[in-house]
Amino acid sequence: MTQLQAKHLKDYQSPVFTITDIDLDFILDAENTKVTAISQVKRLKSSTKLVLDGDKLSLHSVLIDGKVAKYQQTDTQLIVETGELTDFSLTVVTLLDPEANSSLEGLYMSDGAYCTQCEAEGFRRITYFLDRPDVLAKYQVRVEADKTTFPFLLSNGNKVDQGDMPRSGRHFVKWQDPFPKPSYLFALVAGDFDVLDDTFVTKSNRSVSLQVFVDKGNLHKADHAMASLKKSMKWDEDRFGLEYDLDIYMIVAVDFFNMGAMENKGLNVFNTKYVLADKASATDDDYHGIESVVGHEYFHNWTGNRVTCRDWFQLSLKEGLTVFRDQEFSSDVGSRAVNRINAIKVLKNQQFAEDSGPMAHPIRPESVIEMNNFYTVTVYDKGAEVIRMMHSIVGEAGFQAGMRCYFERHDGQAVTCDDFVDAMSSASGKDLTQFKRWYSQAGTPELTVSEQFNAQDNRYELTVKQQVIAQGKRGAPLHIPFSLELLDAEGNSIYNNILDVTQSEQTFSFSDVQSKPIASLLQDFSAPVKLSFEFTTDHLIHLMRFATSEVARWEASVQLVSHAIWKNVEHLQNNSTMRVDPRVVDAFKGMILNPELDKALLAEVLTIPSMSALIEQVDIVDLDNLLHARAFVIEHVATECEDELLARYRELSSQDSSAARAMKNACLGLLALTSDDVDGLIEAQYQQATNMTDALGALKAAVNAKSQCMQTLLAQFETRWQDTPLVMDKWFTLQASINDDNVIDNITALTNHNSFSFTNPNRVRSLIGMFAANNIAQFHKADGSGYQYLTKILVKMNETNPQVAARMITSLIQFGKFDPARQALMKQQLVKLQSLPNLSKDLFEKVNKALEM
Ligand code: B3K
Ligand code: ZN
Repeated sequence: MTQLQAKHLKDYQSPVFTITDIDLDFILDAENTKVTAISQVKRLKSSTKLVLDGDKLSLHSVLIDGKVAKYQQTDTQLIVETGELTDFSLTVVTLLDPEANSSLEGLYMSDGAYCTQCEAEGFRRITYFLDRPDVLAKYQVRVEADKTTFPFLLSNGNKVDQGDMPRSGRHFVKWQDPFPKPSYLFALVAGDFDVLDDTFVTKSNRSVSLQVFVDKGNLHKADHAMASLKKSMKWDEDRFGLEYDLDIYMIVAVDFFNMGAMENKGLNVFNTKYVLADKASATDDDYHGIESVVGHEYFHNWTGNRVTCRDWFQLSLKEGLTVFRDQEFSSDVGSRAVNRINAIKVLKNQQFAEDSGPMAHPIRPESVIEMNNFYTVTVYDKGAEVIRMMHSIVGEAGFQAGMRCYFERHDGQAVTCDDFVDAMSSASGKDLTQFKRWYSQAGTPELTVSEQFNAQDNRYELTVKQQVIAQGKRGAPLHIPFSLELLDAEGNSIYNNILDVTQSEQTFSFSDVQSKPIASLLQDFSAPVKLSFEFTTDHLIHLMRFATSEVARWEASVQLVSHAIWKNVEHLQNNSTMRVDPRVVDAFKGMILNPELDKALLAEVLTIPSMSALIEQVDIVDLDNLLHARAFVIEHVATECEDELLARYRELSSQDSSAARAMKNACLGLLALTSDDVDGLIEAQYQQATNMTDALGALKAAVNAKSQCMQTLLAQFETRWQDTPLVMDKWFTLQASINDDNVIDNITALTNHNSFSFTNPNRVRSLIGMFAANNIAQFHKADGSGYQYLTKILVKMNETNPQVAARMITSLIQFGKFDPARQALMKQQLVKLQSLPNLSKDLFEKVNKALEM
């Protein structure tokens, strides 16, 4: 059985040695790549042994100042005897087998091209090194490979030399990166690509050459990524005053990639999913996703690369901040309200569940077994919320002053989250001492709000109590920016401001209030907390109509539907008939017909709260009744609003904007649930679609409603797209989401489909990952077959790609909200995994934490 030690933040020690320069030479070969690393080492503390990290390496030789060195080797370290030396050169030669590397970490092959992924600790799979982010070195890299098969040899920084080796048919290229960087930002790519070239002229008039590399034949799908890159570069100059610093910026799209993309200095490596797009094959959401990920990786150049993390516990320093920046970018160039809604959904659908499950951790974790397990919605998305709260506390001007102070103090350094908050505090003059608790306390704080109105002295009072409990521990009160609007009975805004909640219980008093106001609480989700307040139906309907914030109106509509669903769960439990308050239906009719509301926002209003968000609202879920009640409420609202939905659907059909398409498809999705007559509408939209958004919208409506045309359309889609893997992912996802008792058989059959492969993470995630995460009814089927199926897949992936396996186990370890029978079935499978002989660190950490609960 695997036994592994956790690392703790409190044990951090600055490095004993550092490496200032490294010269890397790669002689590429699919099964036997030779890596020569010559490092200039400096001793910083007294020691006679240099301890280097390494993982699954085959060591060829070690030299110190050109002479054979004395060393010992363990599974994870190379310990070199250095005697009294304080400055020396260290040569390490290792041999790699990229072809056999299915973990997609270190140097591996993606569809015939060499590529690397080093964050967090993948560089140690390339050579023995001080593989930690506080060791910053200047890199010079020589790459050599066969010229015909690998015409492009890429690495970080600027190209400084190249040449042919005619006798062997090979060639080489030399790269130099002038900026010292941690090893996790190193990258190498070698392959044959189509290249889209462009240039960007920076604000100080430097011309930067931009290149997007894609698989041969995909050049026409690279334009949007390039346009997004240029937009990002301009936006970072305009909003943050930050300019690009090298002469070249390259993006390479690869098929085999464990996550979205990677911000390697000057050479981003991307999952094709976040690069390739044209109207026929990509949806509007895909387009937005590309823009946001291209932006995210670009923004890392300053927040991550120029200033990096001291240690991996500080990951949110770069990730929370960079997510905040990419969200601001998307909001400045698109719809702020819709972007905010999407961010809120990630928190409520996923992060809250993580925070109440076995993997709960503060945005700055304190103990870690496998770092790759901590690239989480907590570190990223709650991390971004923490930055957003600081932004609301210090204001945009204070925040920008804080950013300037951060770069003045720390450019070129590896620093901590405290350093960031200190810069914000110094520059803005705000005391953020209490605020820092957000970095060390896990769990979702719960705010209980109550109100009193005293008509005699026209006084309105709001009492806010906060409580944060994570894994049984009660936390200290947090500094919570609480955004509040008060509306009068006519819907006029009489107060709109951000309150500073800092105590366990606090009462805010408002004088000269003529009549009892209607409060819009925690507007725009001004803090990542759970809110509890006794909302009445009329209160929520008033907010839906009059709240100034569009996000608050959406939020009210979500609450209204959620209440209706929970009421029906009670009806089912009491054996009474399900029903929906007609005021709820009327409120929806009003929204659907309101021509002034933004269509993209309306599409969000018409999206019924997800099962995950609903489950998060209770302690133990009555799953079967919830599924039943939710389906009933959706169908009921859809049926009652059929005429209005149809009218809007018809009106929107001729409009060509992503907002109109979103609204139209939301209408169709609901209409599909009302009657089989809608089949004609679905088929017509599918056949006439000129873009993927409409084609997929129709197909989704058919699948969700299990319409008669579903199988025909799925078959047509397959014929049309079988040679386009990224589009086939959508097809796999659709089938994995069907609520049908045969779904596991169908998924099993699909794993033998020509387009499917267990070695490609996109395929595995789109079919099996989506089933486990989103097909709540079937994954959690009472007989445990969903859990068994996922476990079977995890056993397989544990050996081949532990990172992807560890991501997919999420739904199995978050069992806390389910009934005892389901919990027992889930734990049974976890016990099975726990006893695997070669359990990876990744799964070990999650399985054990879950079973300790
Ligand atoms: N920094 C990378 C994520 C690396 C994940 C390593 N398991 C992408 C990003 O956040 O921009
Ligand atoms: Zn990032």
